[in-house]
Formats: sequence, C-alpha cells, structure tokens
Amino acid sequence: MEISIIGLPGSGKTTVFNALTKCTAETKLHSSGGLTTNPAIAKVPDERVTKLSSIFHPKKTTPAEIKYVDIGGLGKGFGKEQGISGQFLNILSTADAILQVVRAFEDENIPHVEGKIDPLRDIETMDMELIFSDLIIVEKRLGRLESSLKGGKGAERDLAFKEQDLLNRVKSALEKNIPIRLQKLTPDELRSLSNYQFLTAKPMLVVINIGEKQLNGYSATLEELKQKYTQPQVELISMCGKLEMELAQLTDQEAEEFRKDIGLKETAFDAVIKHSYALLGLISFFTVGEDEVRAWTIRKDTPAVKAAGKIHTDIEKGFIRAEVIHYDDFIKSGNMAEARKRGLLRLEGKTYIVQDGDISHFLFNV
Ligand SMILES: Nc1nc2c(ncn2[C@@H]2O[C@H](COP(=O)(O)OP(=O)(O)OP(=O)(O)O)[C@@H](O)[C@H]2O)c(=O)[nH]1
Ligand SMILES: [Mg+2]
Repeated sequence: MEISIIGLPGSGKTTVFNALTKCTAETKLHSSGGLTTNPAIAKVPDERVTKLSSIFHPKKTTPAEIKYVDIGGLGKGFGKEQGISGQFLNILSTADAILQVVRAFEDENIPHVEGKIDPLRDIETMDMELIFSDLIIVEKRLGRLESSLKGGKGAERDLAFKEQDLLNRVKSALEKNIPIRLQKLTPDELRSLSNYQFLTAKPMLVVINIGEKQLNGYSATLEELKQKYTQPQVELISMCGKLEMELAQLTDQEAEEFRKDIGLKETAFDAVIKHSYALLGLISFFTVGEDEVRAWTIRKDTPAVKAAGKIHTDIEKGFIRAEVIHYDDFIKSGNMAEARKRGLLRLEGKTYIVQDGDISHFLFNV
C-alpha cells in the first residue's frame, strides 16, 4: 500500500512527509534538479495496539504501517496545465492513493507560485493537471484500440468495441473537466477502468497545510472548503505541516505535553494517517502473545484464510480455522481465560470475513 504525495511547488510536501514518517528530509523552496522520490514508512497510530501491549507485555510491539512517497523537483512549470508525464506519471500511476498538499500558510519570505494564497484555486489547478494526464492515457489507449479493431474479429472485436465506447464516454467527460470519480459509471465499468490506473479515479486525501497562526481558527474555513469541493473518495483535512514536523522529532510524551501546552485538541498527525488508512479501504486485525503484539493490515472484506496468508504463506496453505475475539469483547473480559469462560472466543472457518479489531489466532498444519 502506497500513497504518493503531490502538490504545487513549495506547498509543503516534504514538510508533511517528514511529519507523517518522522523523517528528516530537507525542506526548501523550489528544490531544483531532476525528479526525486523519497519513500518512507509511517506507523499507524492505534490506541488498541498500545492497550493490548500493556496487557500482554510482549517482547515486541508492531503497529500497522503505511508507505508514503514524497515527490520533489517538479519544477516551477508544474501546475501550468502541462499534464503529468514520463517518470512522474509512472510513480503516480502505481500509487494506491494520492495525498495532495495544499498551501494555506502565509509567509512573505516564501512566495507562492501564483502570488496570492488560495487553497481552492490550487486544488482545482491540481485537478486540471490530473485530468489532463488521464486524457493523455485515454487517447493513447483509444489509438491502440483503433488498430486492434481493424484486425480483430468475433468476441475480441466486441470487447474492443465496448471498451472503445466506455473510453470515449470517459474522454468526453474529462474534456468537460469532470474527474473520473465524479463520472457516472457503473461498478463494472469502474472495474474495467482500474487497469489504466487513472489519476482522477484514485482516492485522494487533501491536506490543507496551515500556518501556526491559523491553528486555532481554521475549522470554519475548512468546512467552507469541504462544501465547495466534494467528491466521492476524496477527503479534506487541515494540518500545520511545520509544527507537526517539529513534533515528529520529539518523543510521544514530549509531543503530547507540547500539544497540551498550546491547546491543540486533536492530533493532526493521527488524523491524517487514520484518514489515509480509511480512504484506502484498509482495516487492522491483531495477533497477541508474549512474544509480539502486532497489527496486520488487510483490505476490508478479506476472508480469514487470506488474512492468515499475510502472516505466513504456510498458515494460509495449512489453514484449519481461526480463533477470533473482537478487541472490544476482549477488553470487556479483561483477559483471554475470562473471555473463553464467557464464550466470547469464536471458531471461524476459511471464508469468515475478518473485521477491523479482530484478535485472531490461526490454527494450521504444515
Ligand atoms: N511558515 C510555514 N512555512 C512552511 C509550512 N510548511 C512548509 N513551510 C515552508 O515552505 C517551504 C517549502 O516547504 P517544502 O516542504 O520543502 O515544500 P515542498 O512542497 O516539498 O517543495 P518542493 O519539493 O520544492 O516542491 C519551506 O521553507 C518550509 O519550511 C508551514 O506550515 N508554515
Ligand atoms: Mg519537497
């Protein structure tokens, strides 16, 4: 699972990336030179993992993870409707979701490419870039279909015709500046489009990068923005990138005290990562024991046998059954022995759909 970070030059991409991954990549204005990509892992904050760890006292505690990729060196021309191509497009195409950083912070020393600070304008500019890129992909594919229609016959030809019709509809909507997320397509059509990795079809988290002075007073503006910009699979959230980046370098305890001191109610860092996780349709199940308490990441609607395979392919191959208790039931019982006594541990088979917060123990033979 990978989330690519995009945004206009100097919007604070690297700053936000550092905040999320606790990295210390250099932030500077208009980094020049070629395209750079910097991947790093963020740990998904989950109070349930912390709680389970305090109960089992394991040797090791492993939270779920999510990978962010910071993209730099887009150059000043980016955002001028040139579309995204080449290596940059390749990177973005393989991403499972996009995190778009939008500048809202005011700082005279850091000029905005467009002069005035205007988050909505910047979001729309980025939409245009993404739409433009998708158009290029559609046109290329339509061109190739054209030639295969000439040679093909029978069922193959019918399929090509169907695809051509779909792509033509997508194209004319894109030409009206409608991202694929907002186009009226059936689930089947969306599925057949998924191979193309269209950028305007990907889930997107828009992080409005606010300044320190906007910390306690941006919520009304954010609400306004949300109303003006609503799309399925898109969420808007605000974060003070610079502050969060500084907090990321402190210990959890120090950071918490600092947040309390300046009266920050909610942790933007937690919120952004949790939103990323949810937007990707991911959930966590847990394994517990003296050795390790661990959160495992799966897609929603994953059957038990596949979830077991996340841990080890042998467990998937030799799957017998899963012993499952939901985190909430476990906490109510206090410990496993009590939970067992209360009959809260369930035995589930291969096809059981694992739920977020399930604590699972897999029985298998090799
Ligand atoms: N005052 C203030 N400055 C910020 C904030 N976020 C980023 N900056 C500054 O803006 C400049 C650019 O930040 P970066 O994180 O490097 O931006 P970027 O989008 O990665 O830039 P490129 O990779 O060059 O496109 C740096 O000087 C940051 O310190 C913020 O919340 N407040
Ligand atoms: Mg950067």
